[in-house]
Amino acid sequence: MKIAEQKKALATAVAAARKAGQLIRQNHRRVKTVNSETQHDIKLELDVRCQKLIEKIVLKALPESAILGEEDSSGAANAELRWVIDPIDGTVNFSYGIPHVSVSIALQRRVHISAKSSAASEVVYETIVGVVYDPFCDEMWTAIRGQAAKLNGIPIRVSQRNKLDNAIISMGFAKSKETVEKTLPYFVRVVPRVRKMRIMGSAALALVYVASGRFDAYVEGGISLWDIAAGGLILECAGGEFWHEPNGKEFGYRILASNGLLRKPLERLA
Ligand code: LIP
Repeated sequence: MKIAEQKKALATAVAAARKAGQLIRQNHRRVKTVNSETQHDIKLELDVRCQKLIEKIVLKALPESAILGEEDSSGAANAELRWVIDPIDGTVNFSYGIPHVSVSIALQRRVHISAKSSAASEVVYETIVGVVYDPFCDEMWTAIRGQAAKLNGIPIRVSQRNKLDNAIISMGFAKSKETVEKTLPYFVRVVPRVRKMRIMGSAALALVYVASGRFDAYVEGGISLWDIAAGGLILECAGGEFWHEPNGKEFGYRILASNGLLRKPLERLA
């Protein structure tokens, strides 16, 4: 995909994020229709409405592309291009009226990478365009792979803090009892070693806060690709490190994102 097409795709994703953001703001103080809920998670009817709105805009621009979203997926499983969408990242926050949520939209392309062990090549998806929008602060983070990440059009960089004791670390506890129980002992070890710990409830915002130098690292054990694809690219394009590995669940990951200076000290506490 040529750079000019990537810039067009970025403009499309920004327009779609703004539209979904408007719908989120309009419904902020209204009664929310709950589609389903578990102890650590809530799914709203508005999540579905926002995703449909985003799909309409991005598929009009790239009709051949596939959709991989938190609410629904469509199109060819081996499509050359796919949009990875989380229409409301931080749905539990939104359900409780907490204005800390984001719209996360990433465009990925299918690439062949040579497998380490043999001459065979592996097919993976690589994020090339990323947008994270905070509709309440009107903050739009954007990135195109290989170019500088931006916040409202201004280039951003990660912090240079390399000591835990003056770092602000963000953590997420995900949605399952299992991940909560697994994460707690690590949380207890990290809190006394850092300046502050923040648990904010939106993975995409945590990633772009690290990219902007507001946080120095973000850790979560049970997160999904749609929560992290866009924010991960923005972090890398701001000079940070987007360490993540599959956690065995479909599109599931564990993540240790940082300014690139704090992964090792945080890993030592694992
Ligand atoms: C949320 C993430 C958050 C995580 C929650 C949930 P959602 O995404 O942003 O970091 O702790 O469990 O996954 O469900 O609001 O899109």
